[in-house]
Amino acid sequence: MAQIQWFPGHMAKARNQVQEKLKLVDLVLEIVDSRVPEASRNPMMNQIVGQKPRIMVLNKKDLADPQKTAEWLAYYRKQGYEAIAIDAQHARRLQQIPQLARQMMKAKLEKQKSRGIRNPGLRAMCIGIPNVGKSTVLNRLVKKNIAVTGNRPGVTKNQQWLTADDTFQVLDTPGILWPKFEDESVGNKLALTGAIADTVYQADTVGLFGLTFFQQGYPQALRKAYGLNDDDMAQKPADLMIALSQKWGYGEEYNRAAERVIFDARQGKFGPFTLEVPGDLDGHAE
Ligand SMILES: Nc1nc2c(ncn2[C@@H]2O[C@H](COP(=O)(O)OP(=O)(O)O)[C@@H](O)[C@H]2O)c(=O)[nH]1
Ligand SMILES: [Mg+2]
Repeated sequence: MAQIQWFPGHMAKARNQVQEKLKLVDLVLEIVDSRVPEASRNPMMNQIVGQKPRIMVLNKKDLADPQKTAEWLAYYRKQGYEAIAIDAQHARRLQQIPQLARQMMKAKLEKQKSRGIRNPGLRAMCIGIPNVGKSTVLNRLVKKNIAVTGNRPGVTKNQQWLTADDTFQVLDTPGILWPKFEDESVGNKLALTGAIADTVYQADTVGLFGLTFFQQGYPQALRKAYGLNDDDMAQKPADLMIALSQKWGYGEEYNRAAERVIFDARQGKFGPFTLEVPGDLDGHAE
């Protein structure tokens, strides 16, 4: 995973690049991680994308809590977006995305047809923070072996388009934007899900955040994964971490226990999980 260190200059440059490319497309596929749909969004996405039609693509749905994914889909639809949950990693093709795009853009396509364009096409670009699965989505959108790239006269030179189907093309390079850094819980969520490189967070903090979350949110899964009893589960998270550290033979090297909790969460040892729900956003309107 390429970890990008964002500095203000980088942010401005990334934003400009995305805005240039936005001029070339009819719609945007905003890719987010289903486990952390809001924490994995760029904080300025609405300003950057503006009025351009957008599909919220909740990727990695295989790792997320299905009930909460359904809540998020409903939330984004209520906000006026199209929204879809996918598992790009294990999907063979992602035809649902072009289909949804055509449905969303129906009025525009009809208009073009009425003007004599026989088979009007749509162009899209993927945008998201690092590690949400933009490249994987692109790969799955494109027909195998027919990943035709080519310059189109009349638009920006060297702009490569990938062909998803007869009437749907997607920009070959995704727009990469920075994650939110505003509050600590966002950092913890992104670190726990692996969006932030291991070198830029404190394992003991993130591990304790994870243990606290699973103890409250998915107690049965935690209990089963670590063979815990009622007394273990009744402990405060920090005390439970100490107990686990001893149980695993790490003694007072609590950071090793914390690292193990992080590793296990990412590996799916506690099953699918979602770290935030739309209700968490009350009073935090964008
Ligand atoms: N489980 C799961 N993993 C995924 C999915 N999509 C992508 N990944 C994995 O997430 C990591 C980052 O994906 P990548 O496409 O490189 O993200 P990008 O940085 O946004 O381009 C890779 O290890 C992918 O294999 C998904 O739907 N489910
Ligand atoms: Mg990539």
